[in-house]
Amino acid sequence: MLQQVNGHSLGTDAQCGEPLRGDLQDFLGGETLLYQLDDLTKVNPVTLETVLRCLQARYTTDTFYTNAGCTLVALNPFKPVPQLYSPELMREYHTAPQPQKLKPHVFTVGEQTYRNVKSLIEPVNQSIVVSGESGAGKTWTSRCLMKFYAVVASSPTSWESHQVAERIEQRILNSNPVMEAFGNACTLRNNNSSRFGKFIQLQLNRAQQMTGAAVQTYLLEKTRVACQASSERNFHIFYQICKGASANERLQWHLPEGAAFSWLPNPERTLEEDCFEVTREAMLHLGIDTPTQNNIFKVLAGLLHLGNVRFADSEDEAQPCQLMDYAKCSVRTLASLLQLPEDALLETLRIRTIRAGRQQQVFQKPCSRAECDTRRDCLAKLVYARLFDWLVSVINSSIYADPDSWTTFIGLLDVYGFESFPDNSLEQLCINYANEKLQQHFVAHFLRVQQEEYAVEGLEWSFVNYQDNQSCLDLIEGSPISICSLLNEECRLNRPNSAAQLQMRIESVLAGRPCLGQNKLSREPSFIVVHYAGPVCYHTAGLVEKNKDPVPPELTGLLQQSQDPLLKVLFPTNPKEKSQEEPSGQSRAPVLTVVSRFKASLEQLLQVLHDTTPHYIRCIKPNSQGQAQTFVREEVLSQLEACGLVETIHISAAGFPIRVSHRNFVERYELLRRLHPRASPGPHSPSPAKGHSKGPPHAKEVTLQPLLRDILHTLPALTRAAATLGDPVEARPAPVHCGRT
Ligand code: AD9
Ligand code: MG
Repeated sequence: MLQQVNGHSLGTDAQCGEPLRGDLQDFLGGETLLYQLDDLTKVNPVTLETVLRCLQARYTTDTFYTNAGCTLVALNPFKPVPQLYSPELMREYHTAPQPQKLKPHVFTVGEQTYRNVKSLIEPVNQSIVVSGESGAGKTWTSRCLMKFYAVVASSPTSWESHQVAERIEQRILNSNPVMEAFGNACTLRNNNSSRFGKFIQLQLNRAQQMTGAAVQTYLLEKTRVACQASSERNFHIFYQICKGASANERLQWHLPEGAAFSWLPNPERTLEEDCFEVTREAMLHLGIDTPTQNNIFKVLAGLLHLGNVRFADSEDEAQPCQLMDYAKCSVRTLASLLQLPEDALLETLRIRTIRAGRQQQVFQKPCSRAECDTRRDCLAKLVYARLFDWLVSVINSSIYADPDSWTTFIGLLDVYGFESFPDNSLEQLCINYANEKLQQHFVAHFLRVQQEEYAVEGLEWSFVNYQDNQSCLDLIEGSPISICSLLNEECRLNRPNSAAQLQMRIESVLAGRPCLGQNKLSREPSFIVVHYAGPVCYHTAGLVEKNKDPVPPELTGLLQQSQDPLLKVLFPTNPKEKSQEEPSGQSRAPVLTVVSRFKASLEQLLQVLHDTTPHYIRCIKPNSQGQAQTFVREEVLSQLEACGLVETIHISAAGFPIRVSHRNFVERYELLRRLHPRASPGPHSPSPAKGHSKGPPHAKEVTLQPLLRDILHTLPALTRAAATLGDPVEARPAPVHCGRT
């Protein structure tokens, strides 16, 4: 059967059905027409196999974006495709009467979102949730969206302006290289992996011009500063300094050419992210002047020297550990770079202050070598995390708009993608937990609520099953008992053998939970969580300590003694905020653990997302080697399975794409009521959709596709009006049959 879609003649079933395996070129030969399917809802039947074939056919012809109903699927090209992101193309999508009629693109989502801000779809504030596993292209995609808005939502003068660097949209764009330099790193899965989550609100005024932005970050993986897996790297900024500093700067920062730093693994690998000049330039535009920048880099150089500090075991427990000979020079350099008294620095690293008893008497106890190492690492994490937070606040003050100058926002969410490494710890648990929450948001918003709504409205609908990740979330964060609650309990009990206790508790108390497994092959105590994106084995060792994230008060006290101007800002002597210091006496209130704080910040984020109209972009990684023109079917298949794409397509294909509240619909098309009173509902009349609506009509969101269709029959003017307003009112074209599966 030949069918016609979007003007393309589509092949026979037999043509589309061949072959399922084989060389890419042969494969393309048999699938010449599949690549033309812009929307996966047109594939028929919709199965994992047909969707996969369609995406592969498109990828092979360098077509990287495909609609999947309400979602955009973005395949990572792993090669530069500049023509796909040109300002001309941005304007084409921006000025198109119906951008959804153009080829699927991240700009379509950008433009539709931008139009929605003004249109009838509520709530007015919009968000774009970019998801996908590590290396799939989330950061790239959100950067691309920011560039799009910088062009289409700039104030009119900026098109000609020669001083673009001073403009707000340019400043907003400049936040990217800075945050990526300090917050991204090369991992086993991505050379430019985000080690923090980011939600940026692009603020728009009534004329829909961008007047500012606000960045919120989530849980920086600060452990990386002092501990990197063997094939990974520290944050990019350290390599940028070491590679990009001038001879004079090297002298000032004590970074001689070829110097070896333990916390700078794999320096021989040169990445495009190593560009120091780009970071410096961007910092300058954000208002961070050269002396302040130099101060930052000097402190970072100090941290590299801190990483070379080594202690020897002490033969006498009453005596502090001795510095290794070769580390003496590192301590001296560190003290000079951070402007700290050397004696106090050594004492803080090697001697613990304990307060005990009712009188809070102070005792001093020499630390073991392992404790000294922990304190050294803690010092680095403390400085780096404060520096990162400070940078984010500087960026925010540089791009934040006066609250009176904006009325709506578009939020872009780019968090670290799902991760599974040979050794997974608290960082991966938090990252994967965040991804579970976002998946749940998607499931709740799109797969569940929409279908439940159809049922309530009495619409004809056969329920599409989907993978609900609630049981996995119950296992991680549920109440009263979950992995998080057990972890927090171990932190509270502060037992000496906490890792073993945690392992035992997980195995006994959580036994039988559907998403919990055991890794019988692992020699280390561990447990498996079956995430929506795949099973991950977490090692129990170190989880409790990382969750406590203790900061000995002596370390903060030491940094408060610094004469360095930046450290004085980062560690004020009268801190207003409550620090996350380790409690040293019984009277102190218990500090919040890492997972508790992370959970609270995720909940806040989800509330913001909930109050916006969400749009979804699913980034897919065609292969794990980061190679262009390589489509590994098994890898793509598991990502499609994990994100429930087939279910999404089923619901999108069969469902009603337009969901508008009754009141908004009436307000928007009020004009037409006068033209054709019989077809139009009054503002307080009940919904004309089939079935009974509960609650007052204005408070309820109703599915208006049937109503629209009725009206379209009798009132072509509505189509014209809606098209003028940019509202998608069209019925979907018939699906294309794809043959055998
Ligand atoms: V992670 O969760 O932060 O580890 P992301 O953010 O999903 O991950 P990222 O955006 O960093 O992945 O993309 C990984 C790499 O893929 C980039 O560094 C680019 O080299 C490459 N990429 C991604 N999208 C595109 C694209 N549209 N065009 C060209 C791309 N290259
Ligand atoms: Mg990223």
